[in-house]
Amino acid sequence: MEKFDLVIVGAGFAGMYGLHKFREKGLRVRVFEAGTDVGGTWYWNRYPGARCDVPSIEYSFGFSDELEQEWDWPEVFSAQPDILKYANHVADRFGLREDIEFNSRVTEVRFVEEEGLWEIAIDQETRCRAKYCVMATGCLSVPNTPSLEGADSFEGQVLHTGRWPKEAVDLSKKQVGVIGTGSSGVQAIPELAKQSEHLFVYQRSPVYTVPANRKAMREEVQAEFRKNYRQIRELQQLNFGGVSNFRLTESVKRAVSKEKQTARPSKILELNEETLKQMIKEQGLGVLLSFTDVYSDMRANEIANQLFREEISSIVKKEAVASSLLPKDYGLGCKRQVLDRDYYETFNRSDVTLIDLEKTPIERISPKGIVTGDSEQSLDVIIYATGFDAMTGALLKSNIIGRQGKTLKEKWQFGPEAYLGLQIAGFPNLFTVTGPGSPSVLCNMLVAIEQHIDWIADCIGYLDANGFSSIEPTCAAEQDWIAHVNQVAEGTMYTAPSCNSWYLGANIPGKPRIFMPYVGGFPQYKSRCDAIVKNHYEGFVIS
Ligand code: N01
Repeated sequence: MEKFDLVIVGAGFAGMYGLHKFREKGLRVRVFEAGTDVGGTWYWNRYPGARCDVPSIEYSFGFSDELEQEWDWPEVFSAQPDILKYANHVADRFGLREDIEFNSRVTEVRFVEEEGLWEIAIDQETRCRAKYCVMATGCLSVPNTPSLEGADSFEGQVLHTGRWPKEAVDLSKKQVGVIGTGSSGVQAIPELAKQSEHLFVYQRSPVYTVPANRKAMREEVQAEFRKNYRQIRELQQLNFGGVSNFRLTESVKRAVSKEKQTARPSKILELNEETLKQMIKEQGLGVLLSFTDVYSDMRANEIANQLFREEISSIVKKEAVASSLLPKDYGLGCKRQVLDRDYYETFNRSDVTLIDLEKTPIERISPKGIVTGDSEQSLDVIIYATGFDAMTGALLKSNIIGRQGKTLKEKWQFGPEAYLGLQIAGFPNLFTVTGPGSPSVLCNMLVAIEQHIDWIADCIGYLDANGFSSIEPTCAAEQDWIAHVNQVAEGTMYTAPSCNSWYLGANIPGKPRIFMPYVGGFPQYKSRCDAIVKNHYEGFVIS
């Protein structure tokens, strides 16, 4: 059986950078990827309107000066096709494809204790062994399709935003139903409305979404970034969410007078209603997100929620539709912030109908369409924009089996347990990239990925240089870290009792309700990881 030093599962940005980095360290690496090409999230999520909500200058690799200097971003916030082009360029430039096997879904990752090696099965067939295994499987990569009665009987086309086909989808002259109004649904709905004959939006929970930045990348702005990339990368390391805000600072300086900028208070409770309304008028709804107390003080949160609702009511013409679109049961900051382009305006179109599932839930899917209450809507296409089994889904789906035949599913039956989101007790030499308990989805993913891959590469370098063969966390260190992750999340909007988000696993029936990412911020997390290394890998057993 073929043997590698290291196997990586997944060829998204984490797997791609991992391959490059570990190969540079002299390791023999093999990557297995279920898709037919690189790109991960950006390979699978090709739905109309898909784009990133982190500026592309920031949502790009920082490990290569040449790569930074040669790449042009056409927009400040890039659309999916441009990000996928970038991923392809990275793969070509660093010759990554020669060590990636595509169309290869990993179905088992088993620790062979006698040999101290990981054995990898592809499509149920054992393929190779490796000393180290790096799970670069992504945080939002296993689509969630709810089990709705009769779903299989539907005679039309069924699509999921997270598995959008490569081939063009022709929706013209089609009656289209879309289920779900999270980030994917909100991005897709305005585009689907333009493409289909009639769009029916099935909404279970209304969403708080604010207009996205639509700026094209200007030549002089890109040139300025190019000159300052090192500073941008340094600032990212110091920022809570791994974003330097370098460009933003410059553009804000240009857009508003210095006086206004310095005068802006950080707390919503310090302002009266009239001033706040004026600010929304001048700066848009997004301004509500810039007050710190909106996320930490229930009174401030409700002021922002109320202002938000009033603003939406003024955009959406039909009162009943506007009323359905207003979130009432939870506050801003509970879920991942959603950004949109003309979302609310789309509901003023005569060819768009909102179906409020709080009033009339989906009874079943019929061969012809969707039945809500006692009415059946005929549809040609049903699109699920129903999200993902986040953070743990892809790891559990890979059937990881550790020491003494214990599966990850058994270990995580009450929720994910890991040390730093990097390693799991009982699973030696197996690493997770942006795993539960790390900043991951609360951080610029590219920054989080590079930090994890660099940490893992240094760790393997240390083991190899010192003649060690194995590393895994102690159960005590794992438990202490989990307690810390829970403690920093406590009292934030994310864990409010009214909040039901995928961060908490609340979108998947039966999934334990645990706040999975680390909310203490990237700099605090990174310095903890670095301190642990300095302290001779404190909390790990090295043998
Ligand atoms: O998924 P979601 P998403 N019947 O879970 C509804 C990232 N992302 O794919 O809220 C009816 O947020 C569900 O309703 P409810 C980003 O991190 C980023 O949209 O559970 N409806 C909800 O409305 C994001 O947060 C970008 O009541 C059902 C929707 O489906 C994450 O991915 C773009 C249902 C799911 O929303 C996930 O976003 C896209 C049912 N049985 C995604 N089950 C950008 O970078 C679920 N729903 C901008």
